Amino acid sequence: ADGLSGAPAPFDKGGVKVALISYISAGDFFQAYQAGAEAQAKALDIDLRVFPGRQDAAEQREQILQAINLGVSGIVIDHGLPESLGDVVQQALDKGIKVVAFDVNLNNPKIPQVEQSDHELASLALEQVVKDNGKDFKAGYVYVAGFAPLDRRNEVWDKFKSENKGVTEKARFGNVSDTTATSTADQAKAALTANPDISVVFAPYDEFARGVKLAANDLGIAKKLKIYSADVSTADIQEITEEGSPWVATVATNPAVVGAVSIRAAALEIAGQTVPHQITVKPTLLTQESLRAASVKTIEDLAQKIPAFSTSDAATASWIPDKLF
Ligand code: SR1
Repeated sequence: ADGLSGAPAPFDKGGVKVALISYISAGDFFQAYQAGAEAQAKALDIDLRVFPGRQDAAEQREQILQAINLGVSGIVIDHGLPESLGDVVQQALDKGIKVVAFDVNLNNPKIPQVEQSDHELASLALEQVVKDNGKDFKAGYVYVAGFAPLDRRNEVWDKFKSENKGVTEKARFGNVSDTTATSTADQAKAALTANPDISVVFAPYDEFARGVKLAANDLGIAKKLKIYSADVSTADIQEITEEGSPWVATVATNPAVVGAVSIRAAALEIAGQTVPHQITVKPTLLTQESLRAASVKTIEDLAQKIPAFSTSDAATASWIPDKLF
């Protein structure tokens, strides 16, 4: 470890240990989030210990205890179930370890919360739904309760339905696991077969959208369905822009930027500098039409065209390198 010249202690010496403890590691979003966290950690000469997420609350608790025993200075908790984390997170705080939470509400004034402005994300997606479909249609909705970003997006969906009585939610389904897309596809097949009048599916997680698209293709109904999602990856862009795709829009941040922001927030906390309690990375609406028109094929193309996809001004300081991608 060489340290960063001009950085406050302990970053001037380098080798500061930070743990990244995820609840979910599978899927494009979480892999890109981790890659962004690793790139930012490298730029800060942080010794980042990554604990893989396996959707296992007991294992995530155990990993937090392991990180405490490793003597880390900071822990970034990426998703998880708040009810199973409170006491172990408190143990970390009691030892002077700084904690940052991404997309898990730890409800502690000492813990900065990172999120992607999920209310705005869902609102932008639903505005596009109305633009494309009007306010009178039968919908499918993909949702699993208990995940902070999905719960926030769900608040917007509930409000949208109560304000638009012509929108009927005919089916609700969803699954979060290490096979989210394929399990959701199985459920979507059943739901779309039972409700052939569904013309719009709100699937605000890219793995959900991928599952619904799979189902629509298998059932041969892709032409009469429109899917609206959250998140973006290079694979998603390919699926959205391919000929005949029913996946017509997504609203997304660059997950690698969100990962980098999470590490920067932990670094600022460790350096004793001010960090806002709520840290937001704003999402952008990406329609099939706009991606095709701009010949966007990859996340790197997006980063070239849209500044928010290459960097964020959240949780920055003059001593923190933030041009990573
Ligand atoms: C199971 S929660 C999935 C969501 O977490 C992140 O916020 C991503 O945006 C994804 O949609």
